[in-house]
Order: sequence, then structure tokens, then C-alpha cells
Amino acid sequence: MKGIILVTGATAGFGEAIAKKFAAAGYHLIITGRREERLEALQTALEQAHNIKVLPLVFDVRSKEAVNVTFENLPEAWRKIDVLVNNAGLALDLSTIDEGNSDDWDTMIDTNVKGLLYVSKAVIPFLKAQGKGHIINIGSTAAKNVYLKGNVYCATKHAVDALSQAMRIDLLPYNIKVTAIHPGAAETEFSVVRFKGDQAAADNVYKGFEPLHAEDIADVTFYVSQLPAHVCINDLVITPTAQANAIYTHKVL
Ligand code: NDP
Ligand code: 8X3
Repeated sequence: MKGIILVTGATAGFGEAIAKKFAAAGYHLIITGRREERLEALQTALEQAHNIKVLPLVFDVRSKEAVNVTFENLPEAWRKIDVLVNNAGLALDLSTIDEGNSDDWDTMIDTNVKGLLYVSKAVIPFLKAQGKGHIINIGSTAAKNVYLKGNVYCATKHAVDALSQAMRIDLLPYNIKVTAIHPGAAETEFSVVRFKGDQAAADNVYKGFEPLHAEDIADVTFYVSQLPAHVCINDLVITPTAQANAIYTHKVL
């Protein structure tokens, strides 16, 4: 048995792939998201395939109260968390700042920034109690460059970048590693969510090149979590080979 990993947003995409990767390596999992049936299906599949236990926790990361109640009531046996992956997040729409929808802005800020903070605040005491831990925040290439019509999503991911740096400083006394992983374009449910169910618009994002796959990010997440106690990868940007950064892809050349 390797330990316990908590992954937010495990009902799809990176989070689901990360859960599968760590389950295969023998970790027990705490998996979270709003879609209960998906969490339960993943729990069943992973417990059957591997000799591990999975605890599904259904809550919306935007609700401070739900986050706090969930972790205040976390069973004792699940409190020895080794790795927290703050992955739950989303983009909504691509619009210039003058045309953007302020409800979408609220959702992105509440999920990507405030949700990450609420979960971290609730979980850090468990890491401190263990005298060690690792927080892995999923940022984005949008944390490093701002692109046309990406305004608020990019701002939320810049905030994740800043908060990752801040956590690394503030948690130094507690032997807690903090790593930010910044993926480029990856074909998950991300674009279907961004374009509010418009599958054709989502598919168009990945036309003409091979995007990252969720498993690529799971592999990298696993790698950074396996380094010796004295080694911490702080910040890691990973893109498809066809993408140089958040702005320059093969399409603009
Ligand atoms: P998906 O849409 O495939 O998965 C998003 C996950 O986040 C789902 O499990 C969803 O669960 C969860 N989630 C979203 N909102 C909430 C909420 N309010 N409360 C709880 N859980 C929530 O997208 P990805 O896997 O691609 O995205 C994961 C992270 O990676 C995000 O932070 C995204 O910004 C980032 N990212 C994605 C990239 C990409 O190109 N795909 C590139 C760079 C970064 P549920 O709906 O069940 O609540
Ligand atoms: C997701 C990748 O390029 O849509 O963070 O911002 S991008």
C-alpha cells in the first residue's frame, strides 16, 4: 500500500486519469466531483481492478460550507492524505472582455480560484498532522500567457500559478511540497464544457494536430509525486508538440 491521494474533479478528464494511474500503483483514493454516479462507477471499477479502497466525496468546490463539512467529517482512516491534486476546474466561453458573460466569470473564479483555496485550506491540516505532504495544483499554459478572448479563464489560472508559489513559501515549515502542472491543449471534456455542449466547436479545437491526452497529465502527475523527499518539481509546463505555448500553435505558423 502506497498511501492516500485526494483528487478533485475525478469524474472526467485529467482527474479521472490521475485516479486510475494512482490506483494502478496501489494508492487508496479519495475522488471528488459533483456527478455522483460517475464517482461511484469509478469507485467500483478501481476497487475491482486493484487491491485498494476508494472514497467518493460528492460536493461542489464552490461551496465553502460543503467543502468544510465534507472534510470536517472525513473518517479518521482517510485523514492520512499524502497527495492532494487540485484539479477541478473549467473554462466557460471565449469572448472579449467587453462581451463576456459575468455569470461565467463568477463560475470560473469561484471554481478555479476560490474552490482550490477552500479545498486546500480544509486539507492542509491533515498534511501538517502527518509532517509531510504534496499539493499538486493543475494550472494551464493559460497561467503563463494570456490569449485572445481567454481573459478571465487566463486570470484564474494566473491566480493558480501565484497561489502555488505562495503555498510553496507558506508551507515550507511543514515539509509540504507544492507543484504546479501547467498543461496545454488536452482533449478531455474541457472544450465541451467551455462551449456549453457544442461538440462540433469542441472538436474543432483539436483538429489538425495531436493534443495531449488525459493520461499524459496523469503520467506527469504520478512522476512528480514519486521523487525523493528532498526533491520538489515546482513548476512544470507540458504542451502538445504542436503547441509552443498558450498562443503559438502550429495553426498560427
Ligand atoms: P474536464 O471537463 O474533463 O473535467 C473537469 C473536472 O472538474 C470534472 O471532474 C468536474 O466534475 C470537475 N469540476 C468542475 N467544476 C466543479 C465544481 N464546481 N465542483 C467540483 N468539481 C468540479 O476537464 P479537464 O480534465 O481538462 O480539466 C481539469 C483541470 O485541468 C481544470 O482545472 C482545467 O482548467 C485544467 N486544464 C485543462 C486543459 C485542457 O486542455 N483540457 C489544459 C490546461 C488545464 P463534475 O462536473 O462532476 O463536478
Ligand atoms: C486549457 C488550455 O489553451 O484552452 O487551460 O487555455 S487553453
